[in-house]
Amino acid sequence: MPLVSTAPHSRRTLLGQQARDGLIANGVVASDGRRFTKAAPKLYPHQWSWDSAFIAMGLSRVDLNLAMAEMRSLFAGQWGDGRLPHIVLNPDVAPGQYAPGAEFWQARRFSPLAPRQVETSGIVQPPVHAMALETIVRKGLSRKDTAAQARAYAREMYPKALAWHRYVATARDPEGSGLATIVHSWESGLDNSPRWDGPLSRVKVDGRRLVRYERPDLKHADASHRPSQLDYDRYYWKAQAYRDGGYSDAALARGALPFAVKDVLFSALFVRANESLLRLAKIARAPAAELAQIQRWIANGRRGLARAWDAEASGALDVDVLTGEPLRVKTIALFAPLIAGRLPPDKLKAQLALLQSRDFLGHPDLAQKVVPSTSPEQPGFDPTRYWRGPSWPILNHVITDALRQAGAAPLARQIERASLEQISRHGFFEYSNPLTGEPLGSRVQAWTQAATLMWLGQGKR
Ligand code: 9WN
Repeated sequence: MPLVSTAPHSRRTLLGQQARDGLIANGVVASDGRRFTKAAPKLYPHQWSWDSAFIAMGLSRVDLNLAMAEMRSLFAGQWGDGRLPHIVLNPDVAPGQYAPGAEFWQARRFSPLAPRQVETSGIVQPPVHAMALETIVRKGLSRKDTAAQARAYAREMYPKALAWHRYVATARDPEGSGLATIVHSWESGLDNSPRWDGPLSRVKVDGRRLVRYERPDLKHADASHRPSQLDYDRYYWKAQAYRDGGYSDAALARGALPFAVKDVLFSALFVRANESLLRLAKIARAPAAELAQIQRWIANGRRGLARAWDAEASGALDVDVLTGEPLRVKTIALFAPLIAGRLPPDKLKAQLALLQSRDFLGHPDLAQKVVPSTSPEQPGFDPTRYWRGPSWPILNHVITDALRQAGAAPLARQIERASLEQISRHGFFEYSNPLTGEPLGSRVQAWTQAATLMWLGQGKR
């Protein structure tokens, strides 16, 4: 039942309406007055950092004020050093509904830099927020009645975004390599991707010192689709080490953390976000020195990604900071150069060939032409386990966006059509089995609703 290409206009409209209504329904006004969108109503009841940015991009097509509030609420959790935490906790969630929560992070107890008004985690997620801010501001500027509000919003949010980017470019890249270091696989957003298997295998957990913890996620999702218990022990151990060091990145420079990886996907998104920040800076009439700084971050990021390029892989490889070794794994992160954009023709050709090869979209066993998180050709590929094979609509959106920027619109349209068809059949699932199309994880994932709105390019009420 092909939906998108042949469907009557009304079916696209219906899907858009469902995405819009669902996204609004996932929103809450918390008892601390913040208005934000839960990443998923049951499985992820807090405000997640990169989810929220994508959600705001979707919301900007629905209601500009809601989109503005979404990002304000997230930035209310910004730390004194500029870091934007991976979760701003929802004060109205009962203890134990999601873990780790405030009882684990204890941000204020461990760091004087943590915000006073809201509870947050202490790690970060991919820095896609300036893209959301730019989207919101552009939408506002495109209409006479919201232009002044949009300009004021740009002036309000730009300095916060700049501080966030300065944190990433300095604290997370003390070497100035152009590639950001993550200290936890949760920071990548692709939590248990096989990219992290090597570095994770070197994390030695001391069971006697490990905090005791519960797995509420298993109440809402099938255990065989979620990270394993061993993975969870390592997640907690890494987070505990960072926390106990006062969430200080000085430990990075000393090589004193159990996990430290140069993440090419995170770094590529940072390049794209810096391009948005630069445009935002101009709208906010920022000083010339800041514009020059942002331009240097962009150039340095592209240089870092060029160094991470591996000819055999036809893509970029992460690097384990602790061993200096590149992480040779076939995942969606290989497309970091495509995502960062402005590739020289030979590399663009190689990335497009890889995307259409048997390693990804050309694999004969795929149920539909959507990009899996891990190549079916990668040993250990698992079509149902978190980030080890399933396809995520939001990452497919990142890819289609990059393809359009690279001038490969027909391929973008193919992926978009297949994604929308799957969503219209199964709802706004978190991820799906790429070999069967079966929806998995949360069934009401807010960033899937946002991706749908962005793909449909509609949203007015
Ligand atoms: C841990 C909210 C988040 C996403 C991540 C995804 C998952 C959390 C978890 O859900 O991570 O941060 O409990 O598994 O991996 O990308 O931001 O949707």
